[in-house]
Amino acid sequence: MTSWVPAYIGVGSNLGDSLARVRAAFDSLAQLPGSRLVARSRLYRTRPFGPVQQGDFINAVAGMLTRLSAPELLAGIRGIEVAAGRVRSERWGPRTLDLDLLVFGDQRIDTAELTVPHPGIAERGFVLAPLADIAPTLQVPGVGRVEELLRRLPEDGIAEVLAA
Ligand code: A4P
Ligand code: MG
Repeated sequence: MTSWVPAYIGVGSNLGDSLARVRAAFDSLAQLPGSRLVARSRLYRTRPFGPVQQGDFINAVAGMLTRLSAPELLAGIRGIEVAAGRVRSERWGPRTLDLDLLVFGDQRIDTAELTVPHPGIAERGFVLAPLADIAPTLQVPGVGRVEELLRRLPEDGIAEVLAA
């Protein structure tokens, strides 16, 4: 019998009614087979990070327990993105819904399909601030402890909290 693995999913949206999309994404994650949604961060309005000019994002993080493998969980979250009408266009660009597998237990994965922990966690306040809501003491494998990573970031990046 497979055991339950803690997994953290980053949720982002910056097209359409982003607040509603992020809330709906939590509900969809709660419906994934073999999985439970055990924690929801607050919702943050964040400035776009990266080279593309685009609107603000709504970001959040979901804490799950799952009996799925990491590739199965990735397939599940991609199904949720597709159902939310995600249009894949340019890399980094605007999206109706982006779900990233941030952390999967203590596993470190580097395949063509999947890099875990998700690269760039340490530089991204839009990931670390909501992750710190639900898992401040989490040790991100090979990266560091969430609350310490967040403390090292410049203050200005994020963080207007929109909703609990
Ligand atoms: N993939 C590999 N590892 C993972 C993983 N851990 N989780 C592969 C999810 N997917 C993973 O992803 C491209 C491929 O990455 C997938 O086919 C999967 O097999 P994608 O989501 O289609 O592409 P993307 O999101 O456009 O690119 P990327 O590099 O994932 O961008 P990021 O890193 O997701 O950044 N600013 C703010 N404020 N808030 C944001 O949420 N997001 C981005 C996108 C840029 N700026 C942002 C935000
Ligand atoms: Mg992505």
